Amino acid sequence: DPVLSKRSIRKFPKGFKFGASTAAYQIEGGWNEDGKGISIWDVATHMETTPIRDGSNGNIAADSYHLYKKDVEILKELGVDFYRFSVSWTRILPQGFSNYINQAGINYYNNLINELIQNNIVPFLTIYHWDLPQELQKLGGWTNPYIIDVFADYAKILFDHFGDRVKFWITINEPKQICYEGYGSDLKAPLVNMTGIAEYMCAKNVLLAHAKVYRIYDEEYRKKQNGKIGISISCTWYEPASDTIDDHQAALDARQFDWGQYAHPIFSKEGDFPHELKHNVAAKSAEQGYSYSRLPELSASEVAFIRGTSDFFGMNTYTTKMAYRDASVDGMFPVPSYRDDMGSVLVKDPTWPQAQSSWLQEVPWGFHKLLKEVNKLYDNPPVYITENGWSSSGGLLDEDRIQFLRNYLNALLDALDEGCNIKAYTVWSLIDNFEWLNGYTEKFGLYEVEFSSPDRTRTPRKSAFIYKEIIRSRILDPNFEPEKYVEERK
Ligand code: GBH
Repeated sequence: DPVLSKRSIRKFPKGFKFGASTAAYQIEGGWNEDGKGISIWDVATHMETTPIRDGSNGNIAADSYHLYKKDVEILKELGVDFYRFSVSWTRILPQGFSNYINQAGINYYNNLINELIQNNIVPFLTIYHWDLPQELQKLGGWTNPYIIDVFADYAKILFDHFGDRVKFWITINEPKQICYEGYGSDLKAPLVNMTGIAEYMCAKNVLLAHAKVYRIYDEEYRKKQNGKIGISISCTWYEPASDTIDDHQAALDARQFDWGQYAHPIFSKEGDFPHELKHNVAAKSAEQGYSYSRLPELSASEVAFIRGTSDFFGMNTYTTKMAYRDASVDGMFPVPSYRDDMGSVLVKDPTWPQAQSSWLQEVPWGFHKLLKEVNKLYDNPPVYITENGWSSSGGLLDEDRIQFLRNYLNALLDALDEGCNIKAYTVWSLIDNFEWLNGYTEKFGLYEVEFSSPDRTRTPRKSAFIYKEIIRSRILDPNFEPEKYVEERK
């Protein structure tokens, strides 16, 4: 039974690390303070017709720009080994380019990093978590290969200023969400919505930009700074809806389009885009009268440049979907489009526990299968779970989040027992934050943030006490009840 049995108490291996994560635009606020430049999320949230569900923005958010010491305080209270946060590109380089460095931005992250280290919390820094400088978007953003060098310049500045103290780096958070959601649809800024075209242009540039930064670190910094650097890829598990060959192919295609597109070029032995992606996009492009595949080719030297450029597999994972394919798929998706190229129909199973986010359901066995598949496909890489979490509509008694957390950690322990090389686990998120197009309507925090209060008070949910005890004991105990909440229920 993959669901945590009420009796089983399980131990995490020695050296296993626990953390919590956030991202700059989602928590910092201070959107135009102390010389910060404008990002694509400032633009998207300030549009006259707002794309944000509750009309909100990240102008203040959880105000971590001013309250970062409070964040470190609660990290300390939780007892995490590390804190994964991201740097706002335009706080450091207001126009995106490296000719002018904003000292106030450097100071802010120096203060945060120093505060973490003083409290024995390892800083784990994400270089890019979606807040692209608007000036670069004017040039096409991630669809313009020019981004590769500009991103590398930005990353070097972070290595130069923070690399003496930061030893864990993520180049890019979730390439698929950047490319498909931002350029191939209107689910994320910059809302370009040119599906079938722009997400594939973006994919190539994101991979090359990531690889370039990895190689710069490897060649120019690693010896001196002695850190690790990798990428975080969002992975959903796709399960065949039935045992037919078609449904197995539908699930495989979905996995290769969703995360193989980025993982295969970096982590597989052969490198390059996965076969399913190249085959489907080329065949559809030819049918549709394009004179070449809408998926850009990677040259032999580009394949070699990208392959092997990650010290660990950074996995952001939340959920599972069913995949199937049948004749009714024809005409279901716009032409051309990413979804039409993939050809799989993706559905939820209504029996799975449902989070506040419509896309998020609790499926621990899907997480287990995902870990096993990544282990098999990419030759047992070290895996860091860089995000995993649950959304609610709010409230401190979050039994559903606790169940999710325990059942996913139990699945992780199963995968460890079966030989997967998982090194770390990171909860998304430390605190409630700006959930992109969903504004403040979905709460992912272990700590509740009172957004109506100028103090943005952080209050631990019950799940915070549970996570704290897991970290303290290095044990998963399904019967543990934190005293504070036992008291409250009496
Ligand atoms: C993460 O992305 C982000 O890194 C983080 O910033 C964010 O706050 C967190 O998740 C919570 O959302 O099923 O077609 O509707 C998670 C990426 C987002 C990927 C939702 C799957 C569902 C697409 N996931 N997406 S769909």
